[in-house]
Amino acid sequence: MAAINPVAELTIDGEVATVTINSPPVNALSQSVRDGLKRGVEAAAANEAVKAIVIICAGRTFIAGADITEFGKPHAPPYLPNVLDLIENASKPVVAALHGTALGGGFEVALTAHYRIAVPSAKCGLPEIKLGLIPGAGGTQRLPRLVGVEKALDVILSGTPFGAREAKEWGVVDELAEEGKLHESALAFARRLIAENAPLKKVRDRSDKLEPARGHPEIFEAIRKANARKFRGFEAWEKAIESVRNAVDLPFDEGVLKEREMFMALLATTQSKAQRHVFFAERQTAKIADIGPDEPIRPIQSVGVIGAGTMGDGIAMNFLAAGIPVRIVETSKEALDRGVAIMRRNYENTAKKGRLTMAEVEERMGRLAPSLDFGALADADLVIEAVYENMDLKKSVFERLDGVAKPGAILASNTSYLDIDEIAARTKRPEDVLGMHFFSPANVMRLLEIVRGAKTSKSVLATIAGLAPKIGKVGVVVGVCHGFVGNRMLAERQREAMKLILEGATPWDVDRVIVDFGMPMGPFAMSDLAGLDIGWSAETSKRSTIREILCEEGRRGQKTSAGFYDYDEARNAKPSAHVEEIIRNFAASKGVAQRKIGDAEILERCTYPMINEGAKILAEGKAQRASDIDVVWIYGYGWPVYRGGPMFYADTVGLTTVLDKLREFEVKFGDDFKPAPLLEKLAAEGGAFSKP
Ligand code: T1G
Repeated sequence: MAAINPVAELTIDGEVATVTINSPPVNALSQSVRDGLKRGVEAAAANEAVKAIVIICAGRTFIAGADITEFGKPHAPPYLPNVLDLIENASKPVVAALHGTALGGGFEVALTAHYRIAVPSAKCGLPEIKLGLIPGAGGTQRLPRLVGVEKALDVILSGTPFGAREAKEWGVVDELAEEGKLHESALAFARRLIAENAPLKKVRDRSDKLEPARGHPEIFEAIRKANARKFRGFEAWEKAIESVRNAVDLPFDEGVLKEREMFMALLATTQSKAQRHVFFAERQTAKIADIGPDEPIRPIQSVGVIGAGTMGDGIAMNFLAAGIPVRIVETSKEALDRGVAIMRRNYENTAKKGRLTMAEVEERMGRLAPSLDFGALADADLVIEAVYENMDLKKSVFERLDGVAKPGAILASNTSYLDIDEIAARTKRPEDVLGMHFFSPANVMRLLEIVRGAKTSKSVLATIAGLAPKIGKVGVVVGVCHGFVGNRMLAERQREAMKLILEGATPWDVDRVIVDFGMPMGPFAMSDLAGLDIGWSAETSKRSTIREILCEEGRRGQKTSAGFYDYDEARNAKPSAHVEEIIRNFAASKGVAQRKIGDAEILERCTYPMINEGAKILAEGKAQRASDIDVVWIYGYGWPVYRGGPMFYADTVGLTTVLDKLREFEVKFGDDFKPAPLLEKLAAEGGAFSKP
């Protein structure tokens, strides 16, 4: 064995050389990995005793892609395309031995080898689209040559890895190795290639799989149409289609050059920088400043949920899907039966879409134990309260729970706004209490705001932070304040949206601007979806706000087929002239001057106060880092990932620009726009939220 460099070694077993890369955590194609590959393959190729070369990785995975931390920095040789050329033009068979996740540039390395062997658990993929990129090292040229353009574009546009067995069926992988015996299988495979004097199979020389698409541009048009809605606002996806089309229309070398040009251009875009920011931001959230990796955590093997309403059902489904039994309690049989039926129906709908088998539906439902007995929560390791958003009710539930739950059980509230410390104070164990704020629909939205109370213990916080990914959530630790992080910032937008329609904009103008920005829906469509009557009471309502007027008229949102919008039976929204008249009359009664409001002002007034509130949240320590706030908005509200989240977006606009506009609005519209001191400080220093 000879060390090539700190992350690569060369071993010779008879006539077979093995280049082993060992660069934790994922063998990303850093400069040293590229150097190790290059020098290892060169040394093996120059060694006359060597008749075949295996490329393999130590650790948990084959190369998982380019080193994303190197993007945007000066690129040091050896450059990946040159390393790939060396592998593909080696004079001896090169075998790539795959385990873990051979992704992006890692899969592109494997595609330049002449043969590929993999353990069944291995996965291959080209996830560059998730970073606002396209494969930049031949992936759009080689994969279609192996599997055809449709399958290649499905892999590239979805960014979803595919398994080794599928890869074998598709002809991407030549051999499947026994699990845990990859290297020895690769050596045996290489020896067989030598014995058979096997050809040097270069993927670049293949063209049979491209034939069906040759002269059929309509194939690409159909793929473009099929993806347009999903990729609304994104840039990279059309380049991916163009590059795969080049694989059909252009000679290989030209196609590779054009792919590289498109890749380099996308690398420099704000969209890609935003998506790379989110990649790392999402992985930062689990790091809690004052809690180390060795903080003891409590086993969560059974969960109790209080309340079988929309939220309780969704919450329970997350745990059932993760294999954790749930005891769900309600106060009435009809509420309990309704909740259980809704969970079953949700699962059966998923099964109808082919994403679950009926056996899995029964398995999950089999883990659910509905009960009318509050005492049934006694042996749960974690109990999550999901009752109506009323502080008195929640306090009484926690008082009762304190007397029922076993010692050491974690007691969580799903409250969206309320003070966790006040709730915790109603128990004798405030150190075991925290907030777990799920976002509706709780079994779909990936965000979990983990609300840290003043007395929440480190082990409780570490336990729930570690539990989040196990139930498919991205957990973000937030502090106790009204609305925590997401809803506190949302309130800023909702306030401005309501003011804008009083001043002359229509709800549909505001929603259009926010949807064009990239959000899944605008503030008024969102209010209609949630229901305008949340917290509204017919007894006390006195037409004092537009919302009260609409609720009093029975226009309570989608559920009444009318809110700000009118809805047909398929819940398609249509602007309502009647609502516009209500708004104009209400504005007149308040003496609010009407004016034409441009799209730019609508966008600035709906986003800059959110950014300003985010700055206050950071200064108060209610979020650990600006990128956590970005993650909250991307996974809790659908902020477009290609804009990186509100705080990253502020950096792309420029903090001075945001600050100047806030100051202008403060003069025009008052204190709602008073700039946060942290924003003023960062702007003055030429700083940014995403560069702490
Ligand atoms: N570069 C740098 N660091 C990476 C990385 C990468 N490609 N992938 C993961 N990490 C870090 C990650 O930040 C975390 O760090 C640790 O590894 C574990 O990751 C030329 C240009 C491989 C499926 O997009 O999908 O190739 O927080 O927590 O859940 O055409 O990481 O521990 O300090 O996610 O087991 C294409 C991205 C790049 C793959 C493992 N490749 N990575 O998941 O662990 S572009 C990707 C993943 C490219 C070519 C183009 C996942 C994973 P820390 P983790 P995991």
